[in-house]
Amino acid sequence: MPATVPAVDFNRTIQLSDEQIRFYQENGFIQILNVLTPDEVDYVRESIAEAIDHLSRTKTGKSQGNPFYSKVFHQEVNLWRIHEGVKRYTLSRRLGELARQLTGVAKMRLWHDHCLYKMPEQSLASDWHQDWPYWPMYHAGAMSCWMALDDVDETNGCLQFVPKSFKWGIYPAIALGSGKKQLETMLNEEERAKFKPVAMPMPAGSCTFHDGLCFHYANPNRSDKPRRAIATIYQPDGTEFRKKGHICTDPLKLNDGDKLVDEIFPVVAEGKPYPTTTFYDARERLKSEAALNDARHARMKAAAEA
Ligand SMILES: O=C(O)CCC(=O)C(=O)O
Repeated sequence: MPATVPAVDFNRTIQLSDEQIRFYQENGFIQILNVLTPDEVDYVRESIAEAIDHLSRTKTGKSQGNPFYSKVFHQEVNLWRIHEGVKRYTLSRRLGELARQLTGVAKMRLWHDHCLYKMPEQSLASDWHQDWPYWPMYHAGAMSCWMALDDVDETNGCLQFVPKSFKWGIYPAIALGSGKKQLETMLNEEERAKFKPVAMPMPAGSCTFHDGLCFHYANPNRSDKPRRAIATIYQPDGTEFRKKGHICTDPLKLNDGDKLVDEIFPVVAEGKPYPTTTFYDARERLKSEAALNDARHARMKAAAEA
């Protein structure tokens, strides 16, 4: 635990307004300012620094194998499993309850956390992408809280979102860190016309939440300091496993269709469900959009060859 900052209590909850929940459920993202106090921001930064230091002495970080990827960000997954201070933050009711209210479900579980430190110098953009296609899930609704641990704006890589894009479909997963603008090449004329991103500058301790199907992006970090952020990702209870490789599920013996209820996916918030929700079984959608994705792949290939 960080010794240099006072003890903090991340379990104080925040009640969102109906308007905020409606905004999230219509647009697929939302910004919430000052969710953490300055002491809490210090606590999280120091906890992550200790966790990364521990990892650097014990293993090779995931990003170190791919020179492009490491210029997108320094990423470490599931720091809550190795550091008590990060665990307090990641499993906190404050964040879990915000995620639950926005999604409208009765019970929210953790999917995983990861720090996303975009380092200065030779920094690359976090290309436009959806998160959900990377995740081994049959249900939509899983979503991320992206907490700024530094003040962020377009210069150092604040997040940007395309409103309502989470309703456009399930696109093929793009190779983040390949240095290619893959998602853009997959869009058709109509989607291009609707592609109107909004940037989310905000002070440290503020966050955005985005649905796993919402298109998002961040500029390269053009400042001279790291841009530090931690994302905690949540999945509604009942989310089922879609068999494919993922760092979090590879070590588990899961069968296709199993619920993601292992002890590494603990319940972080529970309460009365809301009348509307972003949680649904996406099996039908995956099937019906398979042909569309063939066309998207073809456009991506044509653009790469042009
Ligand atoms: O931190 C970034 O630059 C990108 C973050 C992101 O893609 C995410 O949190 O899903």
